[in-house]
Amino acid sequence: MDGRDLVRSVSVVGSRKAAQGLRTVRAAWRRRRIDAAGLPARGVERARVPGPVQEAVPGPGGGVIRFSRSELRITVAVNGAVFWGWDGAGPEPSYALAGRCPEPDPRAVLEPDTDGGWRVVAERVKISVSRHGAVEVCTPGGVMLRRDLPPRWWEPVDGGPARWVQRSEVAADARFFGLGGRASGPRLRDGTYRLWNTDPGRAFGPGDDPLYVTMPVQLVVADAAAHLVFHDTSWDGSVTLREGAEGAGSGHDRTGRCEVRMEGGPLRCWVMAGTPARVLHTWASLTGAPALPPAWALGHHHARWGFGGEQEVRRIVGGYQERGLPLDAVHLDIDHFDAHQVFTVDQENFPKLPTLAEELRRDGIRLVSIVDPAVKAAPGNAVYDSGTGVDAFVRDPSGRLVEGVVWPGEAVYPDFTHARVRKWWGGLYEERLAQGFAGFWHDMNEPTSFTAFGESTLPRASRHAMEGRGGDHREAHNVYALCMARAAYEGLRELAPAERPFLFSRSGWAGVQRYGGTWSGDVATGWPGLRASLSLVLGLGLCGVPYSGPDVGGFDGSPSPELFLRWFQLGAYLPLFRTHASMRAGRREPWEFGSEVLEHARVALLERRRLLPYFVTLAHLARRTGAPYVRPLWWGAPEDRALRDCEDAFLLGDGLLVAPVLDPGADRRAVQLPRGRWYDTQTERVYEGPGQVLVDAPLSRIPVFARAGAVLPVRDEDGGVGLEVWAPARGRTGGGLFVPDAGDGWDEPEVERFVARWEGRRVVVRREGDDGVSAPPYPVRVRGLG
Ligand code: NBV
Repeated sequence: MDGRDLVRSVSVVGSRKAAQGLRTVRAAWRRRRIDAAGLPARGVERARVPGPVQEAVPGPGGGVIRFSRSELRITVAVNGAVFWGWDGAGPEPSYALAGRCPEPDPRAVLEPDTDGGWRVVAERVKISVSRHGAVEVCTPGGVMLRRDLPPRWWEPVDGGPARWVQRSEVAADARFFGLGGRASGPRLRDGTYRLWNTDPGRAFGPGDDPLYVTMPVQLVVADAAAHLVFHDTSWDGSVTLREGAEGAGSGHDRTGRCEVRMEGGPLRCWVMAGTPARVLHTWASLTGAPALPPAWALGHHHARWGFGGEQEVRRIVGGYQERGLPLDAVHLDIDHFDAHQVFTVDQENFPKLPTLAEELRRDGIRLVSIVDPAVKAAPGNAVYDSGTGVDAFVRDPSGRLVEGVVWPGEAVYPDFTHARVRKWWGGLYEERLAQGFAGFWHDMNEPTSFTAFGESTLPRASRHAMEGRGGDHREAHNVYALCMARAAYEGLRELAPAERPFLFSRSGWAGVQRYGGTWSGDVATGWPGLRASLSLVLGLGLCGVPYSGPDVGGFDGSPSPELFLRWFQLGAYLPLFRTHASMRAGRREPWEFGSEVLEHARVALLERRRLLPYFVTLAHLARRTGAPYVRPLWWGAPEDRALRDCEDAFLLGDGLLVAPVLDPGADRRAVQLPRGRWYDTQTERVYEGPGQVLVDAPLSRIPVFARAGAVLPVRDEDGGVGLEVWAPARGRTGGGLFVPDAGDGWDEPEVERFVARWEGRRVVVRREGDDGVSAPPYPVRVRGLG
């Protein structure tokens, strides 16, 4: 059936659904027509490579190397990151960078290399450029981390953007991570990963790729060092990965391979190397410190598409309260809007939203609102009218507004790549604040339009301001949500300057952490979805986005009680801990799965609340250092190959190791422990790493281990802070950090440092400060004394 047939058939049916179907078909046609008119066919293309080297001109932090058909600019920045760009590309403008590009490091000098090439030696890496434009990144000791072959461009003879490909080799033992949120990771196995933010249009599982957040950020971990490479181009593209293999016996090693293909945009990249912690720190210094969520956002959130009205919200909140279950936030989905139009309220079902918000807040529960970018294209709709007044909406090359179809029907899309539009949009959150909302949940911002036949987004020829440079959706698509997040963040900072904004966004790109977090979108209910949830959180953290979490229980269908519980137990240790589901899905309240699940879910909720000071500390540390809260097991020991391949457990900060149950029917599981002594936090039994151990994982809990010596800030039963200390091994010391911040303001509490050591037969904890060592001002409980 082609589009015309479908239109005929839906017109005959004549129902509301059919009308919607007709609109989506029309939207698909419109999209195709706009692209056909606005994007001339590529025609004949000419291939180009850099050619032989001609000369090199040293400059600050590096210099320019000229080849016969291109030139390469290399700069080592003061933060240790190395930039290089072909064809004269510089690091700015960039949507990823947090501000101006960091200053060049004056100590890095471009000098002749062997064989007619050139090199730059920086503190943590050495870059060598061959006579034909291969670029090699080595450790200072000379071990190869990455070797880029000379790039290749394809340029349309009649003009237009060049496509390019960059092939690279990495060490035979290297493993790839990152590329945004990938359901099949966190280790990215052989395959092609697309770089185009996508709403799959249905609940997704590990086989679905790409998803909502893609970004050209790879973290590559090898024996010699870890490195992060970022190809700073927002165009559509793909990354093909092939892991290497070490030759057995006398066989040869096969290097790992990576091929980045882009449909356009500059060929430029940043590379940073060192330990994973060092790499993420450098990355955060380049693309921005992760926004600090308010303390309440580190508690438990309950959402649902289709609460239906205030009564149901009260009923659910009451359900938590009656059972003594902690709850910190309730999220209202699009059903609380008037006719699905963003920045409105359905007065019939939510007649007193500010009062509801106020009552909930008195009980320590915040309201969070969904925000969709598309605006109903109807004069008289206040958001549409005010947007039209500032010429906010995306147009096609002929100047007509681009219309898509979303929940409110035919809709237009703000062009967030324009400062004026961001300002207007940011101001709209005033209405949300007046309704009593304390946080924001950006959805459908890939951006999505329901179109039949193929891609559900805006036409590629749609025009965007791109901060005054002008461009089209091919370049703007992947940064659309990033710019929307910026609009909201900056608007909220002006509207409520005393509070730190809380927002998380379904889509995003490199740098989105400056404004907030993300969540794992519509993950499919099932055991594979549970596994995918962890993959997404870990992968995003390694791309510099530390705050995220899944829809606990999955978005669609009805989880079995066991699956729900295992998801809940995992969620309790992830930064965003939120139950959420589709309006068509079964219930997700913890008491809906029987009394046994309820009791175990209660334990998970109470443990999350007890760990709140630890989570708040991790949020502050993420902001100060770029380190994600949730880290792969190899974080502190990247040379441990067994850990690199371990995807079913994670470190929560420095102190805890969490081993969720990801399979049905399991009551034991194997856990790969990193080096050192670990305690099972339930039984206090001691395990020595590195190595694999088999531990009990009854329905009542998932295994959680504490590192010997860890000092963890926890919430006491009376609501105060206490220190939980896990005895260091005899003769060893331990420690931990605490950032005392229970609020949502901008105070910068000092990091408190604690050291634990054996003194005679006792473990003693001291606080270390600028003014010397003192007794900790919190009650201390030492565990693991046997
Ligand atoms: O707004 C409705 C849903 C929302 O509940 C979900 O979390 C988003 O990922 N939204 C997608 C739109 C429709 C999904 C079918």
